[in-house]
Amino acid sequence: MIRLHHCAQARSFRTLWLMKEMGLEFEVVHRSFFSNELRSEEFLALSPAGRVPALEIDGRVLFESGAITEYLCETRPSTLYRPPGDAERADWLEWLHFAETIGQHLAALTQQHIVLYEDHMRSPVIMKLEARRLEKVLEVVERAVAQHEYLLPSGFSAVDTNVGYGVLTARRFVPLEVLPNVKSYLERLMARPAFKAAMAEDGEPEIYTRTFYEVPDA
Ligand SMILES: N[C@@H](CCC(=O)N[C@@H](CS)C(=O)NCC(=O)O)C(=O)O
Repeated sequence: MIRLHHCAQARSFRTLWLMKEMGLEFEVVHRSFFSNELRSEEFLALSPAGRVPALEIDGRVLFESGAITEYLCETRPSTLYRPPGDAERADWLEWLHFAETIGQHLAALTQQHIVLYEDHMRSPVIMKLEARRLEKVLEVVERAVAQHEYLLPSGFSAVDTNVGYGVLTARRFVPLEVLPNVKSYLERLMARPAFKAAMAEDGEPEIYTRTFYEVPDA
């Protein structure tokens, strides 16, 4: 049985959603983002940097959501892969890794607005800068989804789950009204049955408790 170690609202949602899109059978182990369990010996034996996702599969544990996406697509049948030789291979890979360009700004903003819980720890300058940089990377998505419904011209693929999670979370820091094509893209993603099924298993929201995080006055 495939087993996903997951924190609600975290990047492990990419894997949860992708496995729903692929119609795989799996179990979810819910972990708390704010407790010390990601630092426990038991969890570090699965994921050495103490991060989610970690996926128990095929007699081993895999971490890194991008690697997990690629491995699942390589080893299980679906229409969501663009293997070597496919005309969209290079674009597929680019988007898969671009998801973490989005992810680095999300991580910085999450740290500034949420993890650093006292005002004196936070920097409105960094919050503003990171929100602006996040908006700039979302402009790349805006241009792609102005041309076609999903990231690749041929239609929905696994990279939409990796980037899609980024957009889903980014709307808490960047108002999507300034990116109308990204906004409609997200609406299309959220209407997918597999997205809804994944949301139903995401768990109690723990990280993001506000719809939008404003930058406080400096
Ligand atoms: N590049 C990694 C990032 C994984 C990651 O940092 N996950 C966060 C949740 S979004 C985490 O587990 N954070 C716990 C921590 O930093 O202690 C991936 O995409 O899997």
